[in-house]
Amino acid sequence: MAARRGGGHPVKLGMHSVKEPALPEKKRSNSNNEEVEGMKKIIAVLVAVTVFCSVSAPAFAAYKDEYKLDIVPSLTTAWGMGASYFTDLVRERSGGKINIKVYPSSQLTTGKQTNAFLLLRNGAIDFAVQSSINYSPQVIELNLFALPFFVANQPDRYKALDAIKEGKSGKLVIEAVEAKGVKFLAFGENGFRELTNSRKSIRTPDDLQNMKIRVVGSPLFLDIFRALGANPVNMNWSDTMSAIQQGVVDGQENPISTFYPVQMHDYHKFMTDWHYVVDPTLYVVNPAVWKSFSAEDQKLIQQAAVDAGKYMIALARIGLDDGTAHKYLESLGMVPEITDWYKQLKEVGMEVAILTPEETKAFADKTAPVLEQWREKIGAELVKAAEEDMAAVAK
Ligand code: X2X
Repeated sequence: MAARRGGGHPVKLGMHSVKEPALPEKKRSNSNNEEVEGMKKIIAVLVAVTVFCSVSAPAFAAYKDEYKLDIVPSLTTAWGMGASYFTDLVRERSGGKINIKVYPSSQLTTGKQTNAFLLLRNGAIDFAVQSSINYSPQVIELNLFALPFFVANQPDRYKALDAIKEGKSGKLVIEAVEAKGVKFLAFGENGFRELTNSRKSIRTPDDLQNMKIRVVGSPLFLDIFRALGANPVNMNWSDTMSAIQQGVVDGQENPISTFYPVQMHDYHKFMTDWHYVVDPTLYVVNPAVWKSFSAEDQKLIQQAAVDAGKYMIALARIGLDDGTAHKYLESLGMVPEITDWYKQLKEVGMEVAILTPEETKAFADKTAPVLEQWREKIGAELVKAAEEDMAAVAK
């Protein structure tokens, strides 16, 4: 299923047709200076127009014709669809008044996805649906979700993730994002991240030795893969597929739903299903842009982000959770074409290693020191709050 698109067209705002007010008849001055009289007339019209506009122009006169929204992958991914749905909802619900355009493939950051937070904060970008990983260099608390085998080790990883987002730890994370100067609207989801490679089936840390693995430009990922004996390299997503095609790297990690859209199976025959970290995306907006909206429009935008976030979360989870995601998408009438990624990837020749709990534990044990080291960096209080939030739903 393609991303739903709204039919709305951008509506230019603040464009009132203004009738020239009739000027009082005035005797020509005996200087007979027509130019001066002409100027006076123009000034009078300008003053009248300005007064008219400032009296009658509604608060949204300052709205932009187009707001720019930043995402990293293409529009055909769950991420892209979740972003497009948000802009569709805002356009529809505002009657075409608020027009947000999705810029895919890191166009707004010229590929440098770890600069995305700074560009949103300084106003070069208005809105974003961005990854917690890409914002983590600026907001250290966002590394919480990338602690190795932290959420993944819970009995139900989706329940555990939701417990964090809705619990006291989620509140601390949102506060940290906002304290750094970005307005948070809602959570979405990129997903739990799995490993693919071109060389062999990876079931143990030994299998990973010296393999060159592309990771996002975030230090925690370097620590994790070094602890596992691999050779990680930082690379933007915009450069990753060509690096994979040319064999510059042997492997990479991303959510399962991202593999098929980029034809990963043509280059990487092997996938390891280990869910080691998760990437809940964030719907966010520049605070000055946010303040420029009327209270009513803020409400509308916030609700659209929540609704689109739910849609994106369901897309990221379809076929992977207990069936809740599928049911939710059915209720929206928006079930995508592919609902079983394992089946789909097997059909195109990918070999998927589903790890036993013991096999997963071997990876978790190797990365446990990294988790402990980062517990302090992120903030022990936050990590403890997350552990308590997750424990509350673990049975
Ligand atoms: O670069 C990645 O791996 C991606 C697309 O998942 C993110 O932006 C975090």
